[in-house]
Amino acid sequence: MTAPARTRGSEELIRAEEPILAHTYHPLPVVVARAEGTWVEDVEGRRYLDMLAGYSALNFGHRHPALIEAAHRQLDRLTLTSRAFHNDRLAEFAERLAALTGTEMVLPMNTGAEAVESGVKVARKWAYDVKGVPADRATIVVAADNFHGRTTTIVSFSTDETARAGFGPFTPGFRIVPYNDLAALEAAVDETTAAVLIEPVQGEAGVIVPDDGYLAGVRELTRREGCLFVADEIQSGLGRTGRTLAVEHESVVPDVLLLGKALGGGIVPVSAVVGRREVLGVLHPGEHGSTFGGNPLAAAVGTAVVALLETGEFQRRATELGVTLREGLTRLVGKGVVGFRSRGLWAGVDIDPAIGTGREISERLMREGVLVKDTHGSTIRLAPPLTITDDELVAALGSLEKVLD
Ligand code: IF1
Repeated sequence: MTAPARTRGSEELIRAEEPILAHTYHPLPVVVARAEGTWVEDVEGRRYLDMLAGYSALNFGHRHPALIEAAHRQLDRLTLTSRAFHNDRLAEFAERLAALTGTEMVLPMNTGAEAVESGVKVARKWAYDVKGVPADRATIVVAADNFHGRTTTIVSFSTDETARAGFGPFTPGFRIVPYNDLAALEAAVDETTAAVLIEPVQGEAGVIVPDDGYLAGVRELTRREGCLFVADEIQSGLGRTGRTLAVEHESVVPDVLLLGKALGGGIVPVSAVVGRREVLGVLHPGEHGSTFGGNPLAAAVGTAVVALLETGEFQRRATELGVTLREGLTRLVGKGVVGFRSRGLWAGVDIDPAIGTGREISERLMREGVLVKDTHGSTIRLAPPLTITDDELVAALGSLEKVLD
């Protein structure tokens, strides 16, 4: 007989995963058992500062009281209806999310990849129904080094060979141009183009912040060429960069926004495609959907997330703490850090490869009680909950300084 999970220690649990779990990840050797706010605790009771925040799914920290309360209240009343029936939570969620993001219509989905897939479908349908592109000829222009998810269509336009290799045949209809290059974008857009799909800040690529004027340029170009601007704000959106949306840094309003991660409050997967009525209005009953999209539990949690963002408090914190983060990292440049990029409370930090790989630095930080995640090569990314205190952030930066020494 197998012992109940809670009697097994971290090492035993890690060993137990090896033969039974598909090997899709290489996690740090920490087994989290509980968490509160900025802190997580492992099976043995060791505490760690969470400087990853579930890839920004935990922007409000672990178990934010308002979100937990909204979830509990909804669990006691109604959890799922399917869209075959109406539920009494969806209208308010859609109204408040549209108001928060300055848009007109909402398509609720669950995961980020589903929002991206939905955005691709909406853009193509718009190209045929509204723009008049000949059937099956629509193209979507995307950026190199993008990360939009892991479905077969999405990996079709990835440039990451690890994410793609072995999963063909791939979905056609995508053109890839360098990120942050308006001339290349202009050359790739033509009369078949349904949309330009980009991340306003590229996350997986290492928190790549485009030059000032790039996002405004994409907006101007797509308007001039008569195609849609679809912004994947799944990771960059909902407070992370100091604004509700990262595109606000350039006062840009895309036609379609893709939202996810933090929209579920770290409790349930909640994503959405939001945009103009002319665009999302191309969908009719039976043409798209999801069993779980817009379910009452998701809508209740999503509404509570929107309520937190309506206060502006988290955007403000991201801006203020972002200054501390930037100053702290600036001091480490030349002392193990070769460079970094940041926007709001989000940074990609390039470590001197002589000191260690991103993975090695992450493991050393873990032993110091700080959890981060590496990305390519010697880059680590920092994206703590927006609820982190200034002292906690300074302590985390101190731990980074220590492991680089
Ligand atoms: C993994 C990265 C983060 C995203 C953007 C859509 C999705 C994501 C901009 C899909 C997802 C993830 C998923 C996770 C690792 C991760 C990630 F390192 F790959 F880039 F967050 F930093 N658009 N990002 O960042 O959302 O379907 O996962 O809900 O796949 O390993 P999803």
